Amino acid sequence: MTKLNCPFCYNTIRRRSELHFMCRGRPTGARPACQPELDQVRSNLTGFKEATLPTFEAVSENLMLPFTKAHCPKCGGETTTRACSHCHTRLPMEFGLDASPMVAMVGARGTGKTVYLTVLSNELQKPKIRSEFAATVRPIGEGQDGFGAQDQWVRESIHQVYEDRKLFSTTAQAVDGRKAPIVLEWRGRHNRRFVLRKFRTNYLSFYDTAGEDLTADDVTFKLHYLRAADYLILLLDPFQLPEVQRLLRLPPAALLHVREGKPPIDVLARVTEALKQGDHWNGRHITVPVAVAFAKMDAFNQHLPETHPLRARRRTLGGYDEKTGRIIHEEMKSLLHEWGGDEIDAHLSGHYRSYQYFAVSALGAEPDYENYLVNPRGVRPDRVEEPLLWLMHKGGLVPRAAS
Ligand SMILES: Nc1nc2c(ncn2[C@@H]2O[C@H](COP(=O)(O)OP(=O)(O)OP(=O)(O)O)[C@@H](O)[C@H]2O)c(=O)[nH]1
Ligand SMILES: [Mg+2]
Ligand SMILES: [Zn+2]
Ligand SMILES: [Zn+2]
Repeated sequence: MTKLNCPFCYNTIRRRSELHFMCRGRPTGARPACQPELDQVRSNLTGFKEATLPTFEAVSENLMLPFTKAHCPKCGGETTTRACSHCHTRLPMEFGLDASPMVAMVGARGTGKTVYLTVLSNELQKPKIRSEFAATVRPIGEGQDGFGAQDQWVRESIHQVYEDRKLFSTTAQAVDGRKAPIVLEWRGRHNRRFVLRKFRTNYLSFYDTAGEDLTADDVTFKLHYLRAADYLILLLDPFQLPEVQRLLRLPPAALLHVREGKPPIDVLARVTEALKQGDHWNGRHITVPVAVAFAKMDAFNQHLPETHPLRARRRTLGGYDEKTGRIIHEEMKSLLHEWGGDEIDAHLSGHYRSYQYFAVSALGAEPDYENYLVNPRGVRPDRVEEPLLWLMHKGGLVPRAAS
């Protein structure tokens, strides 16, 4: 049975039948229908503070019938809507039928996490991915109630970066380690045989951690999502490496966070410590796969010839291209060495069972760092989907490309 975690509160749901039902507020004639109210449990666990309809435990009304609907004990109204039994957040109909991996994204302050996540959410929704994987990807519950807030956040962020061409101010700190994640629905064909349903739906829950959250030990340990994560994307900012600063001659505005923030090795060590407290630690290694992505790679374009594998080599479409992935990994590893980042590699190989380097550029061209503006040529993402494809391939959710 696939491991199930609520994509909103990260708590474990052992089986689908454990899910609550959510009242739809439908009048029955006998009693007045329930009205949306603040749900304190949901607010505590997810930070969601809007009024919602109540949820209730599922009790089978008729053992002979498939357990797909229930009557609200308070108002008697009928419902088929499911919700998390821990945090009471409404869940999509298909939730629990297939794997729904949690992707935690971590990185020091100013690494480019919010920009990357915004661009990734947009790129995954484009026709290119749709035709390559015969899959549709979209923010969860588009147009459905209850998910409005985060769907709106994704759309507004995409609009801000792609249309208004503006970047973000620092992401707010998680209150008690809790903040709404971005949940994307990946609906594709089953690649397993003997499955009756033709389509499978995976929910990818992304959590954008503000860099500051990882600089105080006590807060790091509270970040329980890190331990619930099935995959990790560790975003590293090459600008933070001293050799890179010498090489690139970046404007002071591009390095503001470097002076204020922690060096990548510190952040990495904190993540490792947090993971060691949970199930991902087998006594010798951290078992959760980590995609280590170097952000802002566009800044190196003038220093890497066009024939350099990092610029010239393209992945073969149709799945995860392992061969190209290994080449990029090796190239990044040797660059990391040149940049004086050996301790990062030593730390990763000493603690993690499965990690791979990626070179990504969310913006594809250098922004106006000082004024938080996208390059006038617009957003031209490069390789942003590769870390996720590698992780999904590891989880058996994406096939291998024939290369
Ligand atoms: N050259 C280049 N710079 C980038 C790119 N993405 C982000 N940046 C720069 O990095 C800055 C920070 O990006 P954010 O996405 O806000 O960083 P963050 O990791 O979310 O930062 P916090 O929320 O403070 O933790 C941006 O204002 C840009 O200057 C990129 O793809 N290329
Ligand atoms: Mg941010
Ligand atoms: Zn009700
Ligand atoms: Zn939940």
